[in-house]
Amino acid sequence: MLQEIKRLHFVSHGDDRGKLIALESLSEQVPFDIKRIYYIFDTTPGTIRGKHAHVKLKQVLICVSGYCVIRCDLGNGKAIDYLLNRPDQGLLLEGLVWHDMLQFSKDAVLLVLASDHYDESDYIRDYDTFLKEVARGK
Ligand code: T46
Repeated sequence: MLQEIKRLHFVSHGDDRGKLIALESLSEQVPFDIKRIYYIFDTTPGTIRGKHAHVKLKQVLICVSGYCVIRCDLGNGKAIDYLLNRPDQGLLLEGLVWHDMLQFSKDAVLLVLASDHYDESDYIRDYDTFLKEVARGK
């Protein structure tokens, strides 16, 4: 069973006008066909979002403005915090990764590229079910 969390570094095209980052489907940075884009902003201070894992969905998370923390848990009792605070960095989540998003700065805009359309049946929102699915996949 594949469970992947990977930090991504994007090439920035800069000149005296500023910077530009281009991301394409099925590239090294985005190893899937992008079917959906959504973004999270105006987050209530202190809030924790996420609290779920996906069964099939692959996603690249990019904090294009401000910062936030992505707390990832592979079901082994060790949660790891990834700070996203640069538009030229991303985080690839693939397979069963329980994730929370927290510590959003006031100006945070978290952009997400997703491999599929929205489907609530792909979410595991119960932590014990998540642990059972991880154990089943081993
Ligand atoms: C994830 C993390 C990183 C839609 O109608 N379409 C969509 O594409 C999405 C993503 C959400 N929604 C609706 C469903 C809920 O009524 O927007 C509402 C908030 O969604 P949710 O509570 O799932 O949001 P987060 O921030 O907890 O999680 C989101 C994504 O849903 C999830 O896939 O991995 O961001």
